[in-house]
Amino acid sequence: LWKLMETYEPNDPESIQKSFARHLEYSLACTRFNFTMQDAYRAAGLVLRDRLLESLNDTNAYYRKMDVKRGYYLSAEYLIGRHMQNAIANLDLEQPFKEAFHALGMQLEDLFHEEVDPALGNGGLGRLAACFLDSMATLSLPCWGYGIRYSYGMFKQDIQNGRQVEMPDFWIGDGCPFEIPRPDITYPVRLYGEVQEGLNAQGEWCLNWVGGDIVQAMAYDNPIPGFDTYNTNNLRLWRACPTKEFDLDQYSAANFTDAVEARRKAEDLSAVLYPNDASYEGRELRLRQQYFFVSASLQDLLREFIKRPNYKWSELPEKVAVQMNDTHPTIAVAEFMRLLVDVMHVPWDEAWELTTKCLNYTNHTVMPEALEKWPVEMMTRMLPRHVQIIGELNLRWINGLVAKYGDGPIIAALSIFEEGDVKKIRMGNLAIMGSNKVNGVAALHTEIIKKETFPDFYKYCCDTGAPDKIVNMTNGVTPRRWVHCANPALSAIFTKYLGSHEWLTDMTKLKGMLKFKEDPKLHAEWMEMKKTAKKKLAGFLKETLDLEIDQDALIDIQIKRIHEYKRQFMNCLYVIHRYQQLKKMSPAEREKVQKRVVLIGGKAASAYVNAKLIIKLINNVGKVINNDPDTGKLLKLAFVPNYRVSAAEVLIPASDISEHISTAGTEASGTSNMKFVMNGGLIVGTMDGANIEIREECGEDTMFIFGCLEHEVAGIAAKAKEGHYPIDSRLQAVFQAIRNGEFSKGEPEAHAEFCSLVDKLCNTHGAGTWDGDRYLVVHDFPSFVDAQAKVDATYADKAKWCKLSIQAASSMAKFSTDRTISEYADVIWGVKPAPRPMEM
Ligand code: 26V
Repeated sequence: LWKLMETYEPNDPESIQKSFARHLEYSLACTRFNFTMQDAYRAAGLVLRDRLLESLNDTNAYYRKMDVKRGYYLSAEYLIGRHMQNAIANLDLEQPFKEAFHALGMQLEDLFHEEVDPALGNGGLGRLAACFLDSMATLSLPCWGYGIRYSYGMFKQDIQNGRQVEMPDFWIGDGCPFEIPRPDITYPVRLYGEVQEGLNAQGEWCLNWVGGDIVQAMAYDNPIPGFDTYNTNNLRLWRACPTKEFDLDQYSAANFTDAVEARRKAEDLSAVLYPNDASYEGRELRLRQQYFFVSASLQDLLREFIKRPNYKWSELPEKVAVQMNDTHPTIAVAEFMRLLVDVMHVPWDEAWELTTKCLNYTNHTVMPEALEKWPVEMMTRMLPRHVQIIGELNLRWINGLVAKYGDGPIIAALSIFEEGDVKKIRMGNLAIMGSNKVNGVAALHTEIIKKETFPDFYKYCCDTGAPDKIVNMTNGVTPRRWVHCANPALSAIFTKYLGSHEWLTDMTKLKGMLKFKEDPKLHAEWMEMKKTAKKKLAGFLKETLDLEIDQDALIDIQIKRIHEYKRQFMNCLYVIHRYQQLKKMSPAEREKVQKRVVLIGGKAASAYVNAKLIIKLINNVGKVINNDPDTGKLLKLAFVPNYRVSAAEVLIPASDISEHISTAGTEASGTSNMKFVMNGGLIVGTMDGANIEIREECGEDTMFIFGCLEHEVAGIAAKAKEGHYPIDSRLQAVFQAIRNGEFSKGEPEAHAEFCSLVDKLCNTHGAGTWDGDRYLVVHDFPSFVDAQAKVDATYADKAKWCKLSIQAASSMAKFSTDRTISEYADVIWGVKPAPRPMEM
């Protein structure tokens, strides 16, 4: 066979064309003379897939040969975005692809647009996982991702009469050319059933989990090519399929329709991604999904481990590191124990040592309502053996704690079980207990975890001489997708001024740009780059919203999930204030005001009433402002529908400023803040999440900071509760306009809703009971207005703005996921790069 294959798929333009024609005819059954752009995209995708597959297989063979330690990233979400452009860039095929398709009369860009975004994630956490995969491959680290191949990803957001309407996202409808279905790689996953005492194959006493339902997890592989390396890693996503036995049983009972129904039920498991709701809800299907992908992944990685000749269990921590992305995969703690103890017959104590050496946990939020807790009753029905295991682990854990601290409140706080009307299992506690390292995602966030979210755990760590069990790993983003692919003009500038594209794998090289930050020639090119990006954005807005924008306007963007803590509402209130100021001015005065286009985009969880109201308000306010002849040219507000990765790639490069304005202490990190600054945008932000570290790196003058500090929040909130809460007169004027119905004309229902949003911020409920302005919008509003005024003043000086923009973008090395992932690999995983040589 080796001889038959002769050679690898070559990468010159002509071979690419041949391979394209072959796939059109033989894989897609089109003809060379009759195909659509969608066909062309899919055939081009298959051309790439061939090349990815070669690299993936050889990389795996190399990792096996070298017997390297592997890292496994367990995540319920991967917001991967479009594959094609990224794969072409990382495989270093940009030139030959361009030539090949140009000669065929096609523009690559047009092919890219045919791809639907795979949106198998909600927001920050899922996109971070996708950036991590890119960096793991680029750093030649032997690391894989594991997750779920949802049939329906994040819902599509349609805006009807200003309101969000959710539409299903059946992203695999036309098939995805980049994935490789692996019907040969399946694992059984049991749910429900019961635990029986019995004898194992060796005749020893044991506990057996029997009965219930068994579904098959089938692998779908998604190759992840690294940039400037021959390594291609794998993202293995599991799809739930019915077992053959299951069908046969039903069929032999002559019950055909039941058999089909059972099939459908099994497929439910990987059918749909759960949206982040207003508050976390313990839904049974969600727990089933979590266990499903965790069990399949752990079976798969343990199988890889025991394939090694003469394996010894004691070597497991030298060969395997697992990262749990939030608590979603935390059932892994119990499943790892079950597989080791029940299936592999490893003694309990040794199994526990192995588990706690291999597993690690990342916390991504301090919002108490987002922490996962599962009712014991539900989990006992679904995973009876796991609840036994967790019970046993907890018993030993509590006994140790009582011996150390005596019986006190710390015991209840550290227990995995939460007592109450409904007894619950706290997944955060289970994750920390079962992990070697626990990390936060930005410096401030990690401090909050230690002091507020899990203070008793931190105390325990310190008391047992392991204070560094909790570490910080500040997030990042991949410069390949977020600079090179999203902003080719900027990428070209960096490469030209620095003399090579090394900055793409070593962002510290960008520091070399700083000596040009006052160079008029660079300024001209830099402004041209922004212009190009704004032109593209203008085209996008025209197409999606039929909105015309002035390309000389300052572009102000806030794109992220809609949530009260992210304060899109405050941003909208500010736009109303700006509108009111403009209205008060004479035409001559107005001429002097900086033109602004404010864009807000993001999805609201379907059950999150207030978030959806905020979308409606933004749309209504936009309608009024944009159509007012006095202001329409000077101020625009638009809600960008269906915010997603591919929209971000158009929006981010075009921004002058972006809003990262969460109440201090609420946004764990934020990652779009990094993308904006890498693209030369400046931040209006609070001292929250990674903003703090970005400011440290780029300089205080590059950021427009406002609002209270994290340590002030509790005091301000307490005062607010007592009713000492003066409302700024400018904000009162904004409230008045909303109450007057200026933005709800002809819509009584909307009017009542808008008033309810405003009322919530005002303490009308009497002292002590009110928590309406939980995110301190009223407190932070005046300093937000000041920060915006500073933005306008600074922007007026074009040379100064340009200098700050260059300075900031060139100081972002810390926020490449290459830095983040190197730290995970060093500090948490102990995984080393294993670059595969070209010839094997
Ligand atoms: C948050 C909330 C807030 C309260 C209501 C329900 C709910 C449900 C889910 C979440 C988000 C949880 C995890 C998450 O996506 N965190 C994000 O992770 C990013 C990557 O670390 C980080 O940059 C964001 O700041 C963080 O919100």
